[in-house]
Amino acid sequence: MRIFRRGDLVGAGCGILAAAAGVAVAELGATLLRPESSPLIGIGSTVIDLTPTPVKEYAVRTVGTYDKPLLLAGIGAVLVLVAASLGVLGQRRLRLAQAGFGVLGLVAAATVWTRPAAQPFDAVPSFLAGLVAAPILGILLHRLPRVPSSSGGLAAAGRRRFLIAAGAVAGTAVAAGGVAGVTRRLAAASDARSREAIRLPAPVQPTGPRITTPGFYTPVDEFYRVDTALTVPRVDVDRWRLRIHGLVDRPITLDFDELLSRGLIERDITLNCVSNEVGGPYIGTTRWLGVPLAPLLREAGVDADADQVVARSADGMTLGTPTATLLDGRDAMLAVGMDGRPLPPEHGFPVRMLTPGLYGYAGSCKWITEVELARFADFDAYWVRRGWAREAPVKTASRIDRPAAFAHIAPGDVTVAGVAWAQGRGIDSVELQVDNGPWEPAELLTSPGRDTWVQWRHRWHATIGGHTLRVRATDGTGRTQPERRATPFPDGATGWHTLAVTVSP
Ligand SMILES: Nc1nc2c(c(=O)[nH]1)N[C@H]1C(S)=C(S)[C@@H](COP(=O)(O)O)O[C@H]1N2
Ligand SMILES: [Mo]
Repeated sequence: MRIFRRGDLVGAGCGILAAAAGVAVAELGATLLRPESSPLIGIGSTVIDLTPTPVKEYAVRTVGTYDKPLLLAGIGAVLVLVAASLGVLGQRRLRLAQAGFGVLGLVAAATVWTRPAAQPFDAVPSFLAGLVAAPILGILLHRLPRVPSSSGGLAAAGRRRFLIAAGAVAGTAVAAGGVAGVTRRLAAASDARSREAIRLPAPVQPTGPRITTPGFYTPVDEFYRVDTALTVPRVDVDRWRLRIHGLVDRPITLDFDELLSRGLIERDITLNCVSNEVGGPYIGTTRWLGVPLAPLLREAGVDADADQVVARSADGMTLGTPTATLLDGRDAMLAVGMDGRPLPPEHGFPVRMLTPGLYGYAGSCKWITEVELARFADFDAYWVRRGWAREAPVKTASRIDRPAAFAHIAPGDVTVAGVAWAQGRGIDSVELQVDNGPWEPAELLTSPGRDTWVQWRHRWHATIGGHTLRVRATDGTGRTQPERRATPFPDGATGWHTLAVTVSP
């Protein structure tokens, strides 16, 4: 018995075309409404939230920031398979297959609607997808010639009618998708223009001169990005509000100008992700501009038992920070600028929280809209619910950036260089070990304070052969980072960054 009939291929094609038309119309709808209402984004975001932590860690480790495009591609592939099956089914039981598309639309709507920051009309594009795909499947399958011609193919006249219908559907889908794409690009360009137009006031508390060593500051467009947002939240700065509420005596609501009028500070701060492996790339340093958070908390009057500050974002993310940490004198801020310019959308425009000394997930909420004073006993933030630590001070770490791992270099004097960080505690010393030789002190370059990484370098006389380079740092409290390797989960990686190089003439 043959499992597939020749006609099945045509049926599968009809199913895929119907789905494509539905998705294209839905994406167009989502573009006009808001990006978060896209059924693909809804399904993808739900998958992200449901993904177990070890799988997420594996994804971050292996595919890094390609995780999002890959996830969307995976969802697309599954959709193609389901749509093809529905198309085949539709040749025998059309109503059932159409109902299948209806169910797909409802499932998508449910994922969109259950997003933490969902809005009432967000389900409309998903409904549209089902409402478009089901009848189109009917139309396409009805146009299929019933009687195969003697050659076994489709009868010529019937084939023409079918191809015209299929072409019309495909054309409409491509056109709708194209319009959606262009509209999105126009919206992004107009967002960029209004962002460029923002004039941030000069800081009332400027910081010292810029560090001039190359590599100290991470170019803003190369700054690592880690978040769960499949589509970057679009926040209208004119409608943006920050609400400070919860266990406080006097809740505060501020718009953007009111926030700026509180006076800005500027600070060099290194931000890094708890998911960074030893030697990994999820760390960056820039000159941040923002409004100090502690005075605002004091103004609101924090209740004595409010031991947690819960930050909420426009995309429904929650991050929890110990209240005591934010009030201990560090430069925790509501940041509005990086490197003198308004925040880029991916880094939290218009306002993000920034807590020096803590990993990003525990104090640096992007697209922030709410600061709620709460109790750890009553509420677990997003990552804590997934097993990550409540308290997340940055662990002392160091990295070799030059030479690169597995580099081939010439013998003679070589500068080995990299960075070391222990935000809040500062770096006392960095040591380099070649093969199993003695630990040698590296030279530390100028750094502005305890909240940034420190660049280090060491002259090494490289001899022919294979060599292992290893680095370790000691923080401002005199503690040397432990050798024991630990993976990032649940409170940050440990271990000495080690790499191998080959020296040959
Ligand atoms: N709204 C929101 N804020 C967020 C996140 C997020 O997923 N959503 N991720 C956090 C994590 S895990 C890190 S490491 C930092 C990264 O900030 P960056 O992307 O600007 O480098 O943002 C934090 N703030
Ligand atoms: Mo992170």
